[in-house]
Amino acid sequence: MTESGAWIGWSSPPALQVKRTNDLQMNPRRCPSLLTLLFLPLAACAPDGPDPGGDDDGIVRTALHDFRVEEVADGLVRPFSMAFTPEGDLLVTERPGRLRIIRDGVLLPDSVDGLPPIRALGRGGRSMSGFEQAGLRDAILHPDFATNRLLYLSYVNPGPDSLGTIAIARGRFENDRLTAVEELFIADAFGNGTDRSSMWGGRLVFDHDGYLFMTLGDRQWPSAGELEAHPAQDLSNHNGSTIRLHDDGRVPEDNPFVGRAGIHPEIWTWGHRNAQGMAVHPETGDLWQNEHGPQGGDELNLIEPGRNYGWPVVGYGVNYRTGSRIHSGTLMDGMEPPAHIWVPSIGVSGMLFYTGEAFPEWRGDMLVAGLSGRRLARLRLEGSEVTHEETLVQGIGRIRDVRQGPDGLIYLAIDGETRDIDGPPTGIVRLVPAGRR
Ligand SMILES: [Ca+2]
Repeated sequence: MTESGAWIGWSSPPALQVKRTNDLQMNPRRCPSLLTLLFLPLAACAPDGPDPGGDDDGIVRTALHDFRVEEVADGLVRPFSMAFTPEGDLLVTERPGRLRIIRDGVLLPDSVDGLPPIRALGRGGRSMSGFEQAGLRDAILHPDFATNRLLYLSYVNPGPDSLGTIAIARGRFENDRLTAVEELFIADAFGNGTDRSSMWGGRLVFDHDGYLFMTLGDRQWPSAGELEAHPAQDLSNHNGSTIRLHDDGRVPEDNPFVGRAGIHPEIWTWGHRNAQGMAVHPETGDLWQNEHGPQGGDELNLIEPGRNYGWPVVGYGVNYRTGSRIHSGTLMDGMEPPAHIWVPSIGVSGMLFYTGEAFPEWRGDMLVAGLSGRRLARLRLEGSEVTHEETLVQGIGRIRDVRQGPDGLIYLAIDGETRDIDGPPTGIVRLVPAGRR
């Protein structure tokens, strides 16, 4: 799935308003969980917003835990990512290029000063199909943030033309300002020059050894013709790759392609389409990613160095609208098969491994946000195998990001519904346990 629903034929559904906690009603009867959903077309459980007259007490009942969906803050524009500071602030990126602060439950009116130049629609960005995806994307804290105050951002750098390119910067976040900003990485992953040149990737994570990873999308180069000549299969650019860096942007000497002529040494894995979620397993330290496939081909991948994840040569999707074949097959020697696929696609986005105390039966499970699928999915893994999937939340909008708070609660960033730079504001909500089963 593409981030905006599809690259063609996208029409704006009615805006969903996240309601105050005591107004929010989930309706698990109308949106039944897992087994049913997996085999229903998306429209069978179309989001129709909170239903004030709906299911009794506003409690969402799922297999292992019951919870309420509570509003944390409203008034955000295209929130993409959330990060909790040691002081208890919640930092939220807005895709038009703003970093916001939620403090003591209040969204501060001023955005953070000092961000690097960011290309977004309305900031020099060309209006095009998919280009509304440009802007500020992820924000994560350095593992030693409490002492060094380093905040890392991914964003679309203005670049040499109106298309821009994805980049990483870091700066010191203190006193609600970003200072000493330095650009650590600017991708050689340029657009295809057309009005379809989105798919940025841009998800950041630090692993347990302190290395910095970022996903890079393929920039929507056509998946047609000679598939193995696609930029995502070409290691002389960064399109459709995962990169690995030291925290200061240097390339680690043990990256798999260091010293290989004609290959960018930052590359850790390749053959990706548009990975929007990435998380490190709390016990094994394994790196996991999800990525948007075409229709019917969203993937979950276990990321291992030097591996090719196949896009667009192998996969499980078909072209939007026409339903025609894209790939040469689903499996090929030398290309990694996904650990899990979503059929239909749910537009996978932020993901995490849950480790908190608030929902003890979910500890160790993976949570995955869905944009077009408008849901939060819970996956249970045994080793690298997904053994169970459950839909926890549906009907509150496109879910862009999921994070665990210091309180163990689960925070969701709700994406907007329009293709404009702004559009109706959306909110941050959280799941709060409600009783026991
Ligand atoms: Ca793949």
